Parts: sequence; structure tokens; C-alpha cells
Amino acid sequence: MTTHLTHWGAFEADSDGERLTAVRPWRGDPEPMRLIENVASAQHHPTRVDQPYVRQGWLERGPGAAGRGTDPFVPVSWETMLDLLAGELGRVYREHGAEGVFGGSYGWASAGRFHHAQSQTHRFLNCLGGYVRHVNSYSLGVSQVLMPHVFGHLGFVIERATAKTVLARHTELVVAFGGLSPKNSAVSPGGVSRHNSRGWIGAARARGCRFVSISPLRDDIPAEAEAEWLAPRPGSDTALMLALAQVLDAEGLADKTFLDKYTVGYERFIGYVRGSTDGIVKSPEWAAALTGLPAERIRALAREMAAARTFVTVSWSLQRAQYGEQPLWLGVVLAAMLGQIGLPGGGFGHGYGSAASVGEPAREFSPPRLPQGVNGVDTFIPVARIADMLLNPGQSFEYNGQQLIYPDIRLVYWAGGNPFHHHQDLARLRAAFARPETVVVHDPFWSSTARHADFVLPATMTIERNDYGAGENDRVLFPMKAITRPHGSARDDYAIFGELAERLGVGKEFTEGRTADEWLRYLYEEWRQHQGGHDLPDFDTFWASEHIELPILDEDQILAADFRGDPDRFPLATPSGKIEIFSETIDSFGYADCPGHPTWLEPEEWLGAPAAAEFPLQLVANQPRAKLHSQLDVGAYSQSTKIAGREPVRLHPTDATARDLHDGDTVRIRSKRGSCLAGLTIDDAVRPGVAQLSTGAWYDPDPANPAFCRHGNPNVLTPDRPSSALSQGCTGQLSLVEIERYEGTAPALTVNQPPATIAAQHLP
Ligand code: PGD
Repeated sequence: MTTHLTHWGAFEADSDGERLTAVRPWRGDPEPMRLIENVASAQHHPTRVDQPYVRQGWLERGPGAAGRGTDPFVPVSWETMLDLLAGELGRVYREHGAEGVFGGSYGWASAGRFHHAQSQTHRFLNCLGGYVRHVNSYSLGVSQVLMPHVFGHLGFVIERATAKTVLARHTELVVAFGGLSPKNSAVSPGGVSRHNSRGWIGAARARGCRFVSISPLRDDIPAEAEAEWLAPRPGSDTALMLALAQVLDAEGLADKTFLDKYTVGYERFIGYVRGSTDGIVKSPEWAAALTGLPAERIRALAREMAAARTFVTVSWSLQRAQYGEQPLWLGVVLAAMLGQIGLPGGGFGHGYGSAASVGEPAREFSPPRLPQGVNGVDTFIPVARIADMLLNPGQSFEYNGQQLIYPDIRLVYWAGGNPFHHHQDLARLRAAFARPETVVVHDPFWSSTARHADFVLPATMTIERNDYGAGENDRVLFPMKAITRPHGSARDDYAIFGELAERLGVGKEFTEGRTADEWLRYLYEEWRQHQGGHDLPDFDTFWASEHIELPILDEDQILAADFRGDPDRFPLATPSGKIEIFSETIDSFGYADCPGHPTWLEPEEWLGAPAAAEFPLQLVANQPRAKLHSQLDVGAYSQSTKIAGREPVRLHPTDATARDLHDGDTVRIRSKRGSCLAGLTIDDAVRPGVAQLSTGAWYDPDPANPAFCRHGNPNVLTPDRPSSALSQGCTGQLSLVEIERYEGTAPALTVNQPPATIAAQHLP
């Protein structure tokens, strides 16, 4: 029996050396997740990449995009692959320099500190001179830019957020914009040891704490919360929050002492709320028309918030939308108006239902990590501008007060991510992927991105290699020993890069003469020696153990308490040192889509917009419950949730009846960008007017139409539209759609099989 870690939990497994013969949740996990069932069932699935492949067109004609995404692949030996790829990397670096290589390689990859695919990729490319990188993430693209302007460092509300145990003991009212989704709090980058999202919510509720979940989906909060469900129109939370602020102001419930001492710009903001700048009072009646919620309930909620120890939390999903800055900023403003920031159980939170790590007590120090070296290139893009970059080299764009230029990318290198999962408007992404001369992908699976590559290199899964891992803010460091041998001839990313580096003359720089196992020992021992005063076991003892516990900081410490105690001595990392309700900096950028204080800006796609006449349903494309992103979609648990093999879409009974749709129907979902098939589930846990289709189904484009996915990937429907010029974040969460029954025989899926291949000797 071996213990192992994934992004979605730890498990114990037996193996016969080839496959996992039994998998059980780790004994230490009080709330284990069924996602672990995907691992064993996916390992030897036909969609595993069994050996290296080169796209036929590339092999025959060399660099160039013609046929990318449709050509068959040619199996080649490792020697051929590494020689060809090293030659191509050498050519691109020689002819175009490191500025010609996009190596951002965004994605969640796998748990494990050493074999972390992005770290390996970045270290390798840095040895060659560097690469064009990305900044920010698809998870938090808006927050990462906005929060430094408003509340100081994002760590204030994420890495060092108030512990869930503190909330469980002190909070009287949790107002959760975007809910506290149990499926999202099941995962965390790098792993989760002890799931506890139901635990803290149940404990708070047992003490009498009330939960109000504000979301289009009733099940965005665990049953333990016994929550009141308020379902405003998706995209209208900003209006609701402004109305709550208006009531607090009009009824004298705003904490003026707090606002004066700890914030700047309140007067300008509240003037807007009172209607002095646009003549519109942001009253509950005004918000009722936009949100669809009764004005009286909005008014009463504001009073309840002022009367209790209230925690205002905003999910990450709310900022993954056009003008995503506004609800996030308003969450901070509401908490400031309540005057409880820095008090136990009060204040503002961000993402308590978005990742397991938020609200976990911070560790005293991070686990070991692989140094990535120095990138010789300064050029970067905000991560969600990938298609714009590939399509528009040389074009300028705005980002956080800067004017930047898209570089001219010749080679794209991706390991540990799946842009044909994570990006929006996939038909457009496909057109963008037809621009570079060469695309290289390492992945254990024939992911949609691998199918759009020229060089496909089979990577091992974590269960096939030695590593160790601990998730973000997680206090348990697990040895992660290989449980089986690799599938086919798959190799670790490190081994692949080591061989390439050798051929490119930078072998010594990349490997420093160490094997992967030697690196594990070296990084661990180096790390251990730097944590003087802590009694950490030596490597051999750690490796022989099941896990070790890392020391954590005081669970009861609330970071904002220092600021509350003495804002001059402990200023926030904002320009004023205070909470910026009006930001001079943001205002100075002059962005119409993100003014200097929170503002209601009507999204182009939402149920109140004119576009809703043609596409009358609001699609919520949220995170899936039976897999992490697109990972292991072919696994047993993920497959058990499909309907006739397709991703389920949920619709309220009234919307289904109005379209004469029935449970289990194969439906076609259409948006301005494209369409996809899905299997219908009728469910009154979904607000009327809303359709919910999670992300993660592997993109299965119709050969004649890349904008039509046969499997149910919502990103053929979603817009590739930035959140704003400020953050340029991803807006995949919301878009307008229509749904109809798919008449006739639905086309068969192909993405659950490997792509077409052709043996080298049969090439013309
Ligand atoms: P994953 O499916 O996790 O998606 O996007 P992300 O690209 O992270 O992709 C990881 C890939 O890495 C998989 O193909 C996996 O097989 C591969 N992999 C795993 N381990 C290894 C390894 O060791 N080596 C190599 N070489 N490969 C490995 C996630 C992104 O999607 C995120 S974070 C968010 S928050 C966004 N959310 C939304 C959303 O809410 N709505 C929409 N519409 N779209 C979104 N996209 C974003």
C-alpha cells in the first residue's frame, strides 16, 4: 500500500506494478472526494499517449501550420523525436531569438513539487535564453490586478485569509456572493490532505451562524449551511451590492469611524450611490429591476448585515466575467462599510468556496521547489490574451495602466496545461494556433491541445514517478512514490527536457548533473537545512514515512487585525496605505470599463441585455464536480456523470417545458460564437433563465466546423472578451445561449479515442 497525493486529495493504493489494483481515500481525510476514482481508470485508457508522435504534415514539410489539428500523427522513436525537436528549437532560437518562443505554458499540471510541468518547462527554456511568459491566472485574472490597488497584496485575502476555524467560532452571518461551492473547495493547486469545507460550515451553523448564498445555483453551498438561497440574474451582483451599500448609507448603518480611519475615497463612491453623479439612486428598487430580487429582501439583508458579525465573501467565479472588478471591489467596500475588517469572524473574504486552500492557516514556510533560473525575456502577456497574441503580432494593447505590444511568436511550448480546455471561443483559439510555425506539447493524454500540436511527447502521470508534494497552504508533505511503471514509453518531463538540453548544449545547466531522484534528495535536504529551529526529519526518514506535518502560523491570527490596530504602523500595500474605495491610480488610467470606483456597468451578455432576445438563456460555465478542469475526463467517475457520453447541461423545469425538452435529451446549445451538444438534466436547483454546463469535457470539434463541439465543451460558446483593459482577465463564466433538442442521430464522439495515426513507412 502506497500513499499518494493529487490536486483533489490523497489516496492509498495497491498495485501489480502495471496498474492500481485498489484505491482508497487516505485514512486522514475526513471528507474524501470521489475524484480519486478517475486516476486508476484513466491510467491505461486508449487516450493515453503511448509513445512520441510528430504530426504528418510537419514531418513531411517541416515548420508550418497547414494541417495542424487535422493531420494524422506519425509514431516515432524517442531518438527521432528528440533529435528533430532539438533541431527545431535550435533553429527558432537562432533565427528569432527567445522572443519568438511562447513558453507560458499555463495550467494546473499535477501535484508534486519536483515534476511540476511548468517549473520544468520554464527552467528548460530559461537555459536556452528565456521565453515570452504570461502573468496572472485564469482563476484570478481580475483579482490579481485589482486587489493591489484596493486592498493591498492579494495574499491578504487568499494566502493569509482568516482561518475557517475562526469563522466557525465567531461569524454570525455569512453573505456568500457566488456561494461556497463544495466541489470547488475539494481541490487546491498541489493537493489537499484533509478536506474540511463541510466541517467548518457545519460547525458555524451548529453555533447559530446564518448563511445567505447568492448564486444562480442552489447547490453552490453545502447542505450543512442550511442556507437561504438568493438567485439574482447572473452578472447583476454589482447592482445588488450597490443597493446594499445604498441602504447602509441611507439608514445610517455605515460605520463612519471605520471609513474615515481606514479607507480613502468613500465620499466619491457614496455620491455615485446617492445618484449625485448620474441622477440614479442605487436603491433596492433600482437593483430589483436589474437583479430580479425583491427590493424588500435587499433592504432587509442590508439591515441584517449591519446588525451581526458579518463575513462578506466573494467567489473567484464572480470576477471571471466582463467587468469582474466591480463585484470584487464592492465586496471589499461593503465589508468596510460594516466596519468589521480585522475583527474575528467579520470582514471580507475571497474564494472560501473556490479552492481548499483559502482559509487554511498559513504555513511557516513553503515546501521545497525547483529553481527555475532567470528568464532573459521581459515580454509578457496577461494569460487570457493568448489568442490575441498569436493572431495580432505587433499590435498594442492596454493592461493595468501600461501599453504593451504583442510579440511575434514562432514556437509555442506547452506542458501541464490545456488551452483547448481553459481558453474561451475555441474556434478562434484554433485559428490562433494555426499561426505559429511549430507547437510542442507534453501531456500524459491526447488532450485537445496535444491534438493541435506538431510534436507530442508522452509524459508520465504522478503515479508513475517519484516525487513529493503538499498543496497550497496545506500542512501535510507527502512522499509520492511511483506506484506503477510508466504507461507505454512515457517519460517524465524532467527526463525529456534533460535529453533535449543535452542535445542543445545546455545539459549541465539544466540537470546540474543530477538524476530526478538525486534532485528530490538534494532539494529536500537543502530546504531542511534552511528551516533552522524546526525539527524536520532527514530525507531517508521522510521518504520512509507516510507523511510529515509542516508547522503553521497561529490559526487565530487575523492579518487585518494589525492594520485595524494601527494603520500607520501596519499600512496596507495600496498607494494610500488604506483601503481604496476610490483609486486615484485606476482613475488615472482612464478606462471606461473600469472607472475609479465600483460602478454598475451593464455587461454585453446578460439576461437584461438586448442580445438576450436572440439568446435568452444565461450560460453558467463553472468548474466541474467529477473531475478537475479537463483532467482525467476519461476516468470512471467523470464518465459516470455523462449523459449518452456527453457533458450534462442543467436547466430549470420551466425553461425545459417552454422548449418541450425532457430529461436525458441530447440538446444543442448555441451562442454567438458556436454550438455544442450536451445531455439535458432538468433541475430546479438552477435559477430560471439559467443553463449550467461545466467546463472540462474534452473539445471534440466537428471536422467541418471547429465552432461545433460534439462533446459539450462550453468554451466553444463563451466569448474571448477581456474582463476590462485594467486586468485583461478571462470571462469564461457567463455568456448568452439558446438550447434546442438535437433532432436526428447525434454524431459519435471521437475524442474518447486517440487521433488517427499513420506509420512512418506508409508516408507518401
Ligand atoms: P487542466 O485540465 O488542469 O486545465 O485550465 P488548465 O489548463 O489548468 O490541464 C492540465 C493539463 O496538464 C492536462 O491536460 C493534464 O493531462 C496535463 N498534465 C497533468 N500532469 C502533467 C505532467 O506531469 N506533465 C505534463 N506534461 N502534463 C501534465 C484550467 C483553467 O480553466 C482554470 S485554472 C480556470 S479557473 C478557468 N475556469 C474556467 C471557467 O470557470 N469557465 C470557463 N468557461 N473556462 C474556464 N477556463 C479556465
